Amino acid sequence: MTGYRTILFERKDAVARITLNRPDKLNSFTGGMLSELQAALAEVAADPGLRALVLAGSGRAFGAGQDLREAHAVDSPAAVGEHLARYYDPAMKKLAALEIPTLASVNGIAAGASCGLALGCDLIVAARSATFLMAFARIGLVPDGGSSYWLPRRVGLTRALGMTLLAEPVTAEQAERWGLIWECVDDDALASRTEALAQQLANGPTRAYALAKRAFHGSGTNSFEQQLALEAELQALAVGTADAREGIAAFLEKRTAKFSGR
Ligand code: T3D
Repeated sequence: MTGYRTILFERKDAVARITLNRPDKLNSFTGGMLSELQAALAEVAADPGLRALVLAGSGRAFGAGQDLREAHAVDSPAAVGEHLARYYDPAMKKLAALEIPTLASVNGIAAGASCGLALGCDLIVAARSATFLMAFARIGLVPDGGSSYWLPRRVGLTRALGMTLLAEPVTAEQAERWGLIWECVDDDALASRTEALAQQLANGPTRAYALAKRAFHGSGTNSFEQQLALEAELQALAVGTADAREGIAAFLEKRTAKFSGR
């Protein structure tokens, strides 16, 4: 799909970049933006040439969650369920299902469901001035957009509940200390660090990354025995890839591996 209005979608070599682009409303989500996000994620999934995805926000925010002006129209229990099922859930599921590494580049506040979107990425790098705000309780709502799934898995129940019940912003430095994000960098280094991480991921063993993601996603519900069986199953797939052959050959030949993503 071309002609996106509320997001920017770019591809540069093997890296895709989706930028939420309603800066005057702090990139808050409208139904239209979430539909475009779904479409862009489907484009990413369908392109075998892509080996990493960056999600970012334009202007001074990463995102401010649901557009609360539009949300006024979604004020009945049935309507909110339909709204989430139509707009949020497909986007968050498509993001989680991507078989390439995903990187959130958080330039400013990530509030509400936008915090959920960042949490749904594999890695999060944030500018020092960025903050993470589980804003839901401020307006009498509960976490959604996948945030109630990802947040306790990243930081544990104590911090997940603290962030949710107190609804106070967590700084990027604090988020790094807690393990909520991978890395906090100076504001003027965010773009270059994002690019470097995206390139590193795009040059990596893409199939092995996908299988590793599948292993971690499975570990949430599997028993230890089931997880060992899953590891064996996934390793059998990994060992058959060109990248595994290249990685082992490169080690034995004392050279840097050149992964093709196959
Ligand atoms: O219906 C459903 O599907 C339910 C789903 C819910 C999912 C959710 O995400 S619920 C959580 C929704 N988000 C929030 O509650 C956060 C609301 N925003 C804020 O609390 C603040 O804007 C921030 C703390 C994020 C930033 O504050 P500040 O002072 O830096 O900026 P600001 O002045 O408040 O906002 C700047 C502009 O963005 C302003 O527009 P204006 O007045 O200049 O025309 C503001 O209204 C707009 N804006 C910010 N957040 C939203 C928004 N407009 C609509 N919806 C927003 N969420």
